[in-house]
Amino acid sequence: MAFDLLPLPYAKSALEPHMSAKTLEFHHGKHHRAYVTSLNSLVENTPLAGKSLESIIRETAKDTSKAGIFNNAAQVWNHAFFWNSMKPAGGGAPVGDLISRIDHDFGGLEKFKELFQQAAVGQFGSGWAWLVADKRKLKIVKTANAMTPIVQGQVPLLTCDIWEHAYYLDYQNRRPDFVRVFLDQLVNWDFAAKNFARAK
Ligand code: MN3
Repeated sequence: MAFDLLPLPYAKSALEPHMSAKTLEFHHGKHHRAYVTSLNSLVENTPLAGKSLESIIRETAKDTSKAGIFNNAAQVWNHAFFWNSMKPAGGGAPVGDLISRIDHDFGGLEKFKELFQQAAVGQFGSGWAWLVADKRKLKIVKTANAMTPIVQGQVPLLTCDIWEHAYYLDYQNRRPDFVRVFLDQLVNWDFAAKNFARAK
């Protein structure tokens, strides 16, 4: 029971001009695919074969002898989550319960964006910026390399990939510009709201 590379939830060109088809062709078709291929070969014929992706991530997170498996499994999960964290004509503002919580926990959407931007830009090197629910309280967290908040029992609502491969073709070294565009033009608040509803 090998893992598959799930298709993107939209066409490769659907996020243009904010994220190019070329970026998605490499990022999904090569980077994400490589994590799936490596994971499958690393767990084949081991006791982890046949387990769910989340189980593999949780079981290997604190075992340094299984860092290779953890890194590939977490990257498979993180990337699938990232594609869904964006949508064509995204951005705007969340509604309902989620915007109430954002107002309560961050002091408004603009303040949330400012703090998310700071976290994403402030992550030294490769990693991820996340909005998570931690026992219903919303938090912004950043993780290095492949690390994912599900290891901490937090419920991710959305994420932005801040590895250079996520933005270099479109934004070169300008990570702040990429993160701003992610928040203003790409972010999928409907997906975040669905995840928040499940965090109860
Ligand atoms: Mn990536």
